Amino acid sequence: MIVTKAHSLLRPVVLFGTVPWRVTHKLASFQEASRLPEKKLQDLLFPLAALEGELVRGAGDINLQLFRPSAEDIARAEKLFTPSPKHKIDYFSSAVRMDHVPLISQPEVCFLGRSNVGKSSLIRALFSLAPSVEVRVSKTPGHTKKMNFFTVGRAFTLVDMPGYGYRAPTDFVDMVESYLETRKNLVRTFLLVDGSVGIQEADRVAMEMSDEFGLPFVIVLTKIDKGRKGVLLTNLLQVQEVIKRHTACCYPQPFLVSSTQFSGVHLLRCFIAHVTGNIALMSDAKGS
Ligand SMILES: Nc1nc2c(ncn2[C@@H]2O[C@H](COP(=O)(O)OP(=O)(O)OP(=O)(O)O)[C@@H](O)[C@H]2O)c(=O)[nH]1
Ligand SMILES: [Mg+2]
Repeated sequence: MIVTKAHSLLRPVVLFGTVPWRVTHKLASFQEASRLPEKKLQDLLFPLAALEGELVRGAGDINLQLFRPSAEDIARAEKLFTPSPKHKIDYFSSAVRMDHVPLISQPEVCFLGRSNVGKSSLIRALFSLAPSVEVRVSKTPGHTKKMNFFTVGRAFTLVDMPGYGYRAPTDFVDMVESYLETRKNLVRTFLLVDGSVGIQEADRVAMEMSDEFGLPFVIVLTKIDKGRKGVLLTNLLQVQEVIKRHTACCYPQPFLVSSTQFSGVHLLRCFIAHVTGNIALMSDAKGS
């Protein structure tokens, strides 16, 4: 049923030029970010908690602090995203069909979401300490047409998915759905929702699909630097409501990110390091 529903959300692909972005962000490393004044650092690391004051009224039991690693945890997680001769971070391969996906058994995470939501940009931000890794982003929706696999040493694999909805590749359903259904080493799906747009019908289909397959997933609100704060707050409350009432396998705390300003990226690195079993948290933050 989901397959049929998802089919109706698809459109043919149109592809234009890529946007070059090779300069490492000045806040890409935790060490650099730590030079910020304390309040700014906290807002950069924990953008959801930064909205706490504005969310208290009517927000009920919103999960702001469920995953709250210490500065040491964040610094340790960053090592995983920093390449070295013994720990290479590389583009590995691309696939449009399951018989083309790489046979890798290490834990895997994938980034899923509507076209143009910012999947590739977020992956580029996560990998910004490995500038030789090329992750292509575009202003034009439908840019990523294949499942692109990146290996992070022997620690885990990360997959950049083509976007669903407007201008999705025509073979999206076959490609992505069979990946989600059969990929044995997939430990977490990151479902990206544009913070300035909120949850759309296609996102609900993706959530239903994840629940149907029993896949643990996490909602990430992207582009939080964009648009009015009131809109972001409204969309955040909508997300919280959907997580609480309409999902079975979703992590209770949404993550907020801006790939341009780097908000929430350090926290997400730490969460990925944790869910792929690569760090045990020193703090009592929960991650499962
Ligand atoms: N303001 C702002 N713009 C962003 C952010 N992240 C991505 N963008 C912009 O959004 C557009 C789409 O970004 P992509 O990362 O290519 O989106 P995608 O989800 O990979 O898109 P597809 O591959 O088409 O599915 C680009 O113009 C990005 O520069 C962000 O955090 N803030
Ligand atoms: Mg993309």
